[in-house]
Amino acid sequence: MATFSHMVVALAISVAVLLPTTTIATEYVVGGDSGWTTNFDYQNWAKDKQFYVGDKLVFKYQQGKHDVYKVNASDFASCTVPDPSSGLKSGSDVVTLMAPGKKWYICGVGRHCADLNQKLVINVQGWAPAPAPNSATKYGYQTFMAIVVVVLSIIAIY
Ligand SMILES: *[C@@H]1O[C@H](CO)[C@@H](O)[C@H](O)[C@H]1NC(C)=O
Ligand SMILES: [Cu+2]
Repeated sequence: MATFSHMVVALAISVAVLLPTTTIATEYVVGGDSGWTTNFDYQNWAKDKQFYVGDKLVFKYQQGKHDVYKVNASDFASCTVPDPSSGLKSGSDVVTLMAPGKKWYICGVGRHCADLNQKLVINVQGWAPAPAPNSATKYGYQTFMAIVVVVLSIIAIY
């Protein structure tokens, strides 16, 4: 049953290769423990991070004190707040990065954006690479899938 064996191996390899890119997304709490607030350097926070399509940003703040607006480059530069109905205001706003490219976010409360630096710009990449070796969970996953592939291959051969 060589055909069946090959199919099992091919399926196992496909799952191992495809699963990380389709199901493993990173969730970033914007600002880390500081959350979404004033007088925080969000560009410094973002600079060593790689954002990919499917990842999530979580804006955490005390409801009513701040909010979140997705804006374009010019409104980001001038801190122009869009229509209030387009704002996120829950205090724990989850934004899924749906498309590659630059994304701009500002706080629409008072002059938090203009005077207190509450603004974030990120660049979203379209394709997630192989998991970084220093990521314990992803590395563990790869090891696990490698074992699964080997075991399935052995089963398929005998
Ligand atoms: C940016 O967004 C604002 C408000 O939605 C809009 O009026 C403006 O034309 C946009 N600017 C660009 C360059 O797209
Ligand atoms: Cu604010």
